[in-house]
Amino acid sequence: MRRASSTLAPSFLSRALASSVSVPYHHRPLLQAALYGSGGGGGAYSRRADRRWFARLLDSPRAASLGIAGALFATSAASAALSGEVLAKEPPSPEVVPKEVVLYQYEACPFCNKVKAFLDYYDIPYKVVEVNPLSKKEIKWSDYKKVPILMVDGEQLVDSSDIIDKLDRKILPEKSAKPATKDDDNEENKWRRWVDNHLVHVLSPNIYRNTSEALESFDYITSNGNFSFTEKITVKYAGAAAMYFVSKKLKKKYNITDERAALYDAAETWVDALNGREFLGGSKPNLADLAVFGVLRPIRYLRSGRDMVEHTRIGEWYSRMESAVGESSRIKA
Ligand SMILES: N[C@@H](CCC(=O)N[C@@H](CS)C(=O)NCC(=O)O)C(=O)O
Repeated sequence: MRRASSTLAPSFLSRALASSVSVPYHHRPLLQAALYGSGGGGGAYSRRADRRWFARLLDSPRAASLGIAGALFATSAASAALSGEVLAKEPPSPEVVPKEVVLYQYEACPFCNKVKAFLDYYDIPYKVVEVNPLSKKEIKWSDYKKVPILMVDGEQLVDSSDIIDKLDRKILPEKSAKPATKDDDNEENKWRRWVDNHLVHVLSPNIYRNTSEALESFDYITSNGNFSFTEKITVKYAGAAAMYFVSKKLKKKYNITDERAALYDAAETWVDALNGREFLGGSKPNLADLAVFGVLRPIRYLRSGRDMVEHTRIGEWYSRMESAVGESSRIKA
């Protein structure tokens, strides 16, 4: 099966796409700063401590008497999400958490976003090096010419699914105790393959569907990617125009006649797979939940993502995932 780069077209424009799209990130820092007062650096560990403090505050009689918790929960969907986040995250025990994790990425590369969803959910602090998709100078040192590349305590890991498998076994001792054979037919693996082989291919035709959506996507790409000032201007307009045409080719290549219908169909297929469960993993997300969430997160607040939530049943699961994955564990430089 073809994967990866086939999603995003084999040119600099595909690489530019790879560095795209997610509005929650625009808003989250403000929300987090407001709630956690996190303006002062402090890194992921202190943010986690702040979250615990916040969770304790919500539970405390003092908060109840002040009516803080009630007011927050009554008036803010974001607060509800945050309370879920605190409860749902699965931080591994400190001795198995890698000491230094560095992700080489394009901001909106779906494969990079799968890895980030995993790191965020397990609360593993990581630094990000945004790769310039034109020069790729940040990964010149590596023989591997794609992203994501994850450096874990000095060891290079490549390929999103392999990265996640290796980390998963590292941080979850009960999994590493099992033999290393892959059960390709289990439900979780089946849906992880569906993400790589189907879902990712539906995204580009949607986010570049027409000129305004292509510009919306490239606006995000150029604001978050690693571009010089001149590259920003060129990439935004030339990229949006070209990806509009490339996305038409991708539609043909993947037999997509109506891109929105394909996106809605994928969303519905996923909800059917959940079969009434909170998550595919049951009461908590498994690697397939994290993969679907990871690739959808960059588009969720673009026009295509908003349409998807409005026209399908995926919204409730997506909100549960937002709460479960919670705040990013990325260490700000
Ligand atoms: N199978 C790989 C695919 C990675 C991949 O294709 N990444 C794209 C970005 S989304 C890439 O780096 N393409 C090469 C390029 O941009 O030059 C994975 O799952 O990590």
